[in-house]
Amino acid sequence: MNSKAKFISIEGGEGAGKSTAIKTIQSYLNQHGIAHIVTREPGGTPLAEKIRSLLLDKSEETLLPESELLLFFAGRYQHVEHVIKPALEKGLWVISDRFVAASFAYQGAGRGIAEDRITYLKQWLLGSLSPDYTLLLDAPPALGLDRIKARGELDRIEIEKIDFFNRIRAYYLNLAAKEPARFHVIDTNRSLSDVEENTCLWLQGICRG
Ligand code: T5A
Repeated sequence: MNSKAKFISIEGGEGAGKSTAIKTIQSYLNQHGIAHIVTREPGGTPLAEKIRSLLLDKSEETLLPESELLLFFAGRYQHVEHVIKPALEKGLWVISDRFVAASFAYQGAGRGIAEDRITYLKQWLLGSLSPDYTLLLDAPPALGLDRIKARGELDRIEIEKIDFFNRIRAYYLNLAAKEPARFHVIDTNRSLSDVEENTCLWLQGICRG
């Protein structure tokens, strides 16, 4: 088995099945004795979790796209410096429920912020840190939103119009096509057992290196 600690991010639209896939990944890594942490964005540190609430809770004051982008990066920098880098340095695999691709998809393609502004923040704050692998869970936005509506009340971002989520989905799929060595796409408009099997096969390939 390839022993270098891996940094893996999980991306996708709302309700595409990220949390579900992460449970499969955790159980696979535990079975194979691979030491790891599971973390998330927005969030991942106590302060970044407070930023998460600012980002997801509905408020009377409109959160402007630029402020939104900067808050995501503020939380991400805390997360990277306090959690992700130390874990990788200790040899732990890092599984992150979303990472910087989400800023390009949501704040870039979704909100319309110019890509070079997001690239600037990425280069400044993250340097060369990038996930070794990204699992993209893909489902039609309407299906993902139906799944999360069944779970309860929608957050500030989940109440956006369907076009917003269609742009995000198209961005992710395009990025995955441009970076096939890093991305693996799983269509989650399939049974949970199919998605689980595909996730385990993908991990097997990563472990063999
Ligand atoms: N954001 C985030 C940005 O705008 N910019 C950024 O830079 C970052 C980092 C974060 C929000 O912030 C935005 C994106 C988001 O709007 P989040 O905590 O990541 O939010 O929340 P969501 O993406 O909304 O994640 P969810 O938990 O809502 O969805 P998941 O994890 O994708 O879906 P999951 O696994 O919980 O599944 C949802 C339901 O569907 C069922 C599950 O059982 C569950 O009930 N399901 C299936 N049912 C049938 N068949 C399948 N194959 C299924 N897969 C899952």
